[in-house]
Amino acid sequence: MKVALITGITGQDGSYLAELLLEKGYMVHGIKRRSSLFNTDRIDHLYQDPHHPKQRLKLHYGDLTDSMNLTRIIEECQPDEIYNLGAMSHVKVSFDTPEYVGNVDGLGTLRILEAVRLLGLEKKTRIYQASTSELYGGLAENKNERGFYDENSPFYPRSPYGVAKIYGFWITKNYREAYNMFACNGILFNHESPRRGETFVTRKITRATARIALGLQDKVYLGNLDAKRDWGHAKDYVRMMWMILQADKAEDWVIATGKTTTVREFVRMSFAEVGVELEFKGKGVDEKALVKKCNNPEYQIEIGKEVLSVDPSYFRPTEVDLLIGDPTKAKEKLGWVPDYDLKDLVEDMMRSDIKLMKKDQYLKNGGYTTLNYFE
Ligand code: NDP
Ligand code: GDR
Repeated sequence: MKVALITGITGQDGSYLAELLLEKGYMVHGIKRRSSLFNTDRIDHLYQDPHHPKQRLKLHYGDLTDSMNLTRIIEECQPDEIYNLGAMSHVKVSFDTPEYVGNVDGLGTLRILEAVRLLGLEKKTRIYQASTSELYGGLAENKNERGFYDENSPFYPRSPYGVAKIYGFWITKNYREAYNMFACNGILFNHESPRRGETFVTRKITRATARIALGLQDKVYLGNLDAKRDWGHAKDYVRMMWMILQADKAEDWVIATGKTTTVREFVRMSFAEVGVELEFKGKGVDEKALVKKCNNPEYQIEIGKEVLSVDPSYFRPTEVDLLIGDPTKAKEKLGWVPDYDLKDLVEDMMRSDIKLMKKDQYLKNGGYTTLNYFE
C-alpha cells in the first residue's frame, strides 16, 4: 500500500486530496495543528477509528514551524509521497503577519525537504510543493506571447505571501537539482469549491449571496471589484497534484483554466444563481450593486435594494491585478482535463451555500441560536 503524508490536510485542498488518495487505496497521514476549537470539519467525514486494524487515515499533531516534529512524523510514516499544502494562505493577511508567513510558507518547505534528506529518504519519497500563481504578481510584460503566464514566465511577487512562496518554489527546485530528489512545484492558479475558506473572495461572495437571498444579511462589503482571476475547481486541481507525482520526471507545472474573470462578474454570476439580476452603479470606492430584477419567487429581495458596497479596508497595499495561466504543458504531457468550468463552479458553491444557510435560517427562526456566529 502506498503511503502519503499531507501537510494542510484540514484545509480546502488537503481535504479533497485526502479523499482522492483514500479512494486510490493509499494509507494517508495528515498533519493537523492543535487549536482551541475543533478544526477538522472538512475531513470529519473521512475520520476513521484509530483502534480499527485497517485504519487508513491517521492524523498527527504538528506544525510547519517545528523541524523536530516534522522530522519525527516523516520518520514514523516513511511516506512514498509528501504533499506540502500547509501554509498561511491568505494574501491580504500576509501583510499583517509577514514574518510568520516567511517562517511557515517559506522555511516550512525547507524543513520538509531537509527532513527527507536527513532521514535518507531522497530516493523513496516524492514531494509536491504547493506553489502559486501569486509568484507572477500579475505583471503584464511578463506574460508569454499568447498572453498567459506559463512555466517560463518571470516571477514578481507582490505580497509577503508571494515572497515566502517564491522561497518555497526555489528551494524545492534547488533540492531537486542538488540532491536528485523527486520534488515538484505545482504552480496552481486560484481554485475554489464549497469548502473554500470563508474569507477568500469567491466564498465570501457565494456565502453572502445565499444569506442575502434568505434574508439573513443585508449586504456584502468587498474590495477591488476589477481584480481578475483564473478560477478553477479545487477537485480538478488536487487530481493534478497526484498526477504530478506519478509523472516519469520531476518537473514544475502550471495548472489553470486559461480564462480570467473579474470579481464583479463573479458577483453577478452568483446572484444570477438565485434569480437576481444586479445593476452596478458608480466607480471605485463609490461603486455599489443594486437589485434590478428578482426572478425567483422563493427569494423576496426588494427591487432597488443595495446588496454590495466597496470597503477600501479590503484593498491590498500592493495588488495583483490580473492572472491568467497557460495549462498547455499539463494537458499535453499529463493528459489533465478539468471537469468543471466557471459556471459549474459557481453553481456548485451556490448550491452548497444555499443549503448551509437554510440550515442557519431554520435554527435562527426556531430560536435555537442566540448568538449568530456568522455576523
Ligand atoms: P487553506 O488555507 O484552506 O489550508 C491551509 C492549510 O494549512 C490548513 O490545513 C491549515 O491548518 C494549514 N496550516 C496553516 N498554517 C500551518 C502551520 N504553521 N503548520 C501546519 N499547517 C498549517 O489553503 P488551500 O487548501 O486553499 O491551499 C493549499 C495550499 O495551496 C496552500 O499552501 C496555498 O498557499 C496553496 N495554494 C492555494 C491556491 C488556491 O487557490 N486555493 C492556489 C495556489 C496555491 P488549519 O486548518 O489549522 O488552519
Ligand atoms: P488571492 O485570493 O489573493 O488571489 O489568493 P482572494 O480570493 O483572497 O482574492 C482574489 C481577488 O479578489 C479581490 N477582492 C477580495 N479578496 C478578498 N479576500 N476579500 C474581499 O473582500 C475582496 N474584494 C476584492 C482581491 O483584492 C484579489 O485581487 C488565493 C489564495 O488561495 C492564495 O493562497 C493562492 O496562492 C492564490 O489564490 C493563487
